[in-house]
Amino acid sequence: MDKKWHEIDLFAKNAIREAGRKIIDSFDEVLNIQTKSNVNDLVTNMDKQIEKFFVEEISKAYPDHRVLGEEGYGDRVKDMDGTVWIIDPIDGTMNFVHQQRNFAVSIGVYHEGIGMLGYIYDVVSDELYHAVKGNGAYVNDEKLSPLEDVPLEEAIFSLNATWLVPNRKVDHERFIPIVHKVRGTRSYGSAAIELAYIAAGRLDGYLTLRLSPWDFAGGKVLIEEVGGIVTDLNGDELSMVDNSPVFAGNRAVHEKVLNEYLKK
Ligand code: 2AM
Ligand code: CA
Ligand code: CA
Ligand code: CA
Repeated sequence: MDKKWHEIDLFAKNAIREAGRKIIDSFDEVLNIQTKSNVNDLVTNMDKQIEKFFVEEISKAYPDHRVLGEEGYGDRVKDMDGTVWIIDPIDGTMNFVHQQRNFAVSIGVYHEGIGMLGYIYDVVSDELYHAVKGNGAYVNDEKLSPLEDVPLEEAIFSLNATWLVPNRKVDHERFIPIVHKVRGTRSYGSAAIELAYIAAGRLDGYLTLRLSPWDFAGGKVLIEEVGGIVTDLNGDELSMVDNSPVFAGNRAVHEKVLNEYLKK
């Protein structure tokens, strides 16, 4: 691996673990909770504080890098020129607020549009997933195995019940045959954790209608390093500057579901 990326990887891991400590420490304090796009779309003082922390650390260490962050403390990133950090300081804010678990810090570092580094830190489980392009994916320091083919009948799929009931985004009946076909479904409420679980082989597919680049930037690098695939619902490449529906999975499962259930 290029020495430069190795150094950035060490810097990122240190910053992420420090962010994790700040989040754990905040459990003793009263949270300030606000809503964003709707009453169930939550944001807290910690989402903002953690994003500011990353923006400050990155701008000190790498002044020529740009940051695209969910809470808007980074740069106005409209293209993927140069090196861009795509950051979700807390993915799964609803879980953070209600459960104090099942949330993650998620970061992808892209260079000229190519995912070089990916991180998902499940803070409470103390599982730090990381991947360096061409160098494999790891959970803490244990290397993740390449994903193996799974028959759809034995696949575990993650999707939110929202997409199976009438909703504004999609024909809700579209996914019902997939739910019938697979062995089981799950919903963890954190896109980053669901993507990390795909990389770890704990889930075989993840379908969702509405994600932003910071939700999938880190997970995409991780999943690609173990031979999986992350696309939109047509199998097309995701934009790193726009919202998209997302379908991630084991490559064989992804291909079967795309051809047999999604491409109609
Ligand atoms: P967030 O917690 O960082 O907002 C919840 O199903 C998952 O969808 C989480 O990963 C959540 O990320 C993400 N998500 C994306 N857009 C959202 C929105 N408008 N409202 C709530 N969750 C959203
Ligand atoms: Ca949010
Ligand atoms: Ca998110
Ligand atoms: Ca978030």
